[in-house]
Amino acid sequence: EGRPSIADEGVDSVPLAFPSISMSSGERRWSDTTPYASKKSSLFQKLQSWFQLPNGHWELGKIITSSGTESVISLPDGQVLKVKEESLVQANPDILDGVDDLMQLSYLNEPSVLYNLHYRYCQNMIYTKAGPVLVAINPFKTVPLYGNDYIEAYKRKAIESPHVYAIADTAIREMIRDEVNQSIIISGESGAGKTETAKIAMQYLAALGGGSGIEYEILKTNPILEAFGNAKTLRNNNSSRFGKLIEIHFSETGKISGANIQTWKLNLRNAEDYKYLRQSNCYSIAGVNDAEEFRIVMEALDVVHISKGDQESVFAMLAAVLWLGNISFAVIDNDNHVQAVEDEGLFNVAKLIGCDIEDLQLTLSTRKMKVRNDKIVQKLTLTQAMDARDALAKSIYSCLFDWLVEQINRSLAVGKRRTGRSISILDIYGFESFNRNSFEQFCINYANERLQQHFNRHLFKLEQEEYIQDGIDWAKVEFEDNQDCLNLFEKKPLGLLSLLDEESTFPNGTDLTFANKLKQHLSSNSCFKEERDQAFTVCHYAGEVSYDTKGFLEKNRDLLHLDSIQLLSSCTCHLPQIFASLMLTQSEKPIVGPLHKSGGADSQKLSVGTKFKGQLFQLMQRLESTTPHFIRCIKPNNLQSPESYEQGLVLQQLRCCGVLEVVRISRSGFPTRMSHQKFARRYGFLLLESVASQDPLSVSVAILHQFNILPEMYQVGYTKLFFRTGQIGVLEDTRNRTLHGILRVQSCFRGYQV
Ligand code: AD9
Ligand code: MG
Repeated sequence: EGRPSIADEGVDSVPLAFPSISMSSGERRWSDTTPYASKKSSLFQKLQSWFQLPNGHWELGKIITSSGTESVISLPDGQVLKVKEESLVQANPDILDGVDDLMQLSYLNEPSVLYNLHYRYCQNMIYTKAGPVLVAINPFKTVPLYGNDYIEAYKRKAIESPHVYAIADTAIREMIRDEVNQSIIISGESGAGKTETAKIAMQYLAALGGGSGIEYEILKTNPILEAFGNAKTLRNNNSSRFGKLIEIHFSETGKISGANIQTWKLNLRNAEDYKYLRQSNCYSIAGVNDAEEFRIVMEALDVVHISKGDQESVFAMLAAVLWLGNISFAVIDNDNHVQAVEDEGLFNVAKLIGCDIEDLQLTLSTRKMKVRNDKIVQKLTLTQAMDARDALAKSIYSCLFDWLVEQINRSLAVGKRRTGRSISILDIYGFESFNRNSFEQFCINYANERLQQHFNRHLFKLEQEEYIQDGIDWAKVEFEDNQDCLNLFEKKPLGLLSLLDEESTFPNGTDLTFANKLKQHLSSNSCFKEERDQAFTVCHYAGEVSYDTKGFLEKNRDLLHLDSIQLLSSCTCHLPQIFASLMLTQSEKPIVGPLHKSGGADSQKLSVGTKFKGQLFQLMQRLESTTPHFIRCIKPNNLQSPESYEQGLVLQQLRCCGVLEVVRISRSGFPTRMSHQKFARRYGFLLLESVASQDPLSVSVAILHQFNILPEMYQVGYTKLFFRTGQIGVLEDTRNRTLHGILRVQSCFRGYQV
C-alpha cells in the first residue's frame, strides 16, 4: 500500500533531514523531516538537475560546476550550458527511478513525475500510485498484466505493484470491513482508457465474487453496450457516447448477487458524428474485425437472456433508424412547405416500427399546435421536416438503447436479495476539447467538472475538514477549487445553463443572441471569456475550451414533437414497452422554466441541458454515499500509438487532475482513519497483555505501542485515529494471519470431534 520500496533494493532507508536548498518557484518539496528519503539521495541531488529546453521539454542535466547563482551543466546530447541556478529543478537520485508510488519521490516536481511515469511506461508498468489515486497510462497495445494468474496473485497479495486489480481488491475489502458501499471512479480525457479500465476492474470483481454465474453475464454486458453506445471519433476509435455506472451487488458471503447499470447518455444528436452512416465517410477501422465483433455481441445478447425474437426486433429498430435517414421531402406549395416522399424509405420505416404510412407521413410533414384554445395543424418547411425526422430517428435509437439497458438490468437482478453492499464502477465520457466544440462537448465537460469537484471534495476538502474537526495537528494544503466554474454553469438565473434555457424558449432567440447574452451577463466571471462572433470560452479545470454556439439552441430544445411521441406510442413494434419511457417522461415531467410565448405543446418539455443537469445530480447523489477509489487515466499521445510519450500532453493531464497536489497531501496527510471503538474492536484481540482500562482509546494506544507504530505515522484525534498511508496494512496482515490461524485450529478441532 504505497510503502517505499527503497529498503528492498538493498539500501538502508534511514530517516534523514535534507539540508535546505534554494528552489525555483515552480517546485514543491516535501517537508524536510520526511522519513521516506534515502540517505544516498543527498549525495546525488547536487549532481543532476532538470533543465527545461526552450521547446518546453525537460532534460536531465549533469551539474559540472556551480557557483551558487549560476551552474554549468551538460545535457544528454553533449551540449554544455551555463544556466541560472533558479532555472534548475531538483532531480531525484537514480535509486528512486521508477518508484511505484509518486509519494516515494524525494523531490516532487513536474519533471520528476513525468520522468518517473515515463520510466515505468517504457517497461510496460502502466500503473503508478499517486498516493491514494491510481494513475493509468494508456499503453495502446496489449500488455501482459491481466488474466487469471494476475488476478490470483493480487488476491493473495503476492504482487504489490499498483494495478486496477489492487484497487478493486481494496474496494472489496473495504466494503466488507467498513460495511459501506464503494465506488471506483474512473476519469480522464477521451481515449485515455477509462472504458478499458472499467472492464479490467469488472473482471477482477467478477473473478472474486463469482460462483453464481451472474459474473459471466455482467462481463457480457460490455460488448452490447459498446456496440450500441460507442462510436468512432477523432480522439478514440471506440468512444463511449454515454456515461455508465455499473453497480455490482454482493451477498453477505462476498459473492456477486446481482448488478445494475445506469446510463447517462448523451442525447444522440449530432448526425455526422453518430448515425446515418454514409455521412461519416468512415466505414472501417484498421485491426477491427466487424464480423467477429458482431458475433460477440449476438452471443452476449443470448447470455443476458434477450430472446431471439427480441433480438430480431432490436435489429428492426436499427434498420428503421437507418431508413428514416433516407426519407426525403418534396415541396408541395408556394410557401416552401414539404411532404415526405412516399418511397421505399417511408414504406420500410412504417413497416419496421409498425404504423400506418399515412400517419408517419403526416407526422414528418406537419406539427399540431395549440394557439389559445384552438388546435391548428402547421405544415413544415424542409428544415423543420428534416429536424423532425432526425429527432425521430435519434429518439428511436435512444429508446432502443434504454430498452437494452433495462433488459440487461432485469437479467442481472437475479439475486434480488440485496444486502445493501455494492461496488459501483463509474465510466463516463472524458473531457473533450476539439478545434470546434459544440453543445455535446459543453455537456460532457460540464459533467467532468462536477466529477472533478467530487474528487476535490474527497481528497482535499473533506480530508482536511476532518483533520481539523478531530483536532489533529495539520497544516492546510491549498488546492485548485473548481467551484467558480461550476457556478458559471449552474447559477440561476445568470449561469450558462439558465441563460441557454431562457434563450431556447424565446421565439426569436438565435445562437447569436444567446452568445451575446452570455457576453452581456457573464463577462465579469473569471471562468468566462468572450470570443469573437458567436463563440465563448470556459476556463475548465482541465484547460480552456472555446465553444461555438452554432446549433446550441436547437440541440438544447428537445426537438421531438408531441406528434412524433404520439406516433411512437401508438405503433405496434414488436419490442414490448420500448417507447413506454418516452410517454412516461413526457407526461410525468414537471414543467420547468418559462413557457413558450405561443403556448405550444412542445414548450412543456424539459430542455436537454436541464435534463442532463438533473441526471448528473442524481449520479452525484449516488456517489456521495460510497467510499470512492479514484483511477486517473492518462493518454500519452494523440495518435493512439503505443510508441510515443508526449511530455507536454501528459503534463497537462497530470496538472488538470491535480496529481501532484494529491501526492503532496497524502504524503503529509493521514489518509487512513478509524474510530477508537472500531480500532479497539478490530485489533484488540491481538494484544498480548490485557489492558487495565477497557476504554477504546486506551486499548487503541496499547495496540499502537505493541506494534511499534512510530509516533509520526499516526495522530490521535478526538474520535478517531489517523494513519499515514500503508500503516494499517501491517495490522491488517497480522489480524488476517491470526484469524486464519484461529479458523484453521477450529476446523481441525471440529474434524477431530466428528
Ligand atoms: V472515451 O472518453 O469513451 O472517448 P476512454 O473510455 O477513456 O475514451 P477507451 O477505454 O475506449 O478510452 O480506450 C481507448 C483505446 O485505448 C482502447 O480501445 C484500447 O485500444 C486502448 N487501451 C486503453 N486501455 C488499455 C489497456 N489497459 N490495455 C491495452 C488499452 N489497450
Ligand atoms: Mg469510454
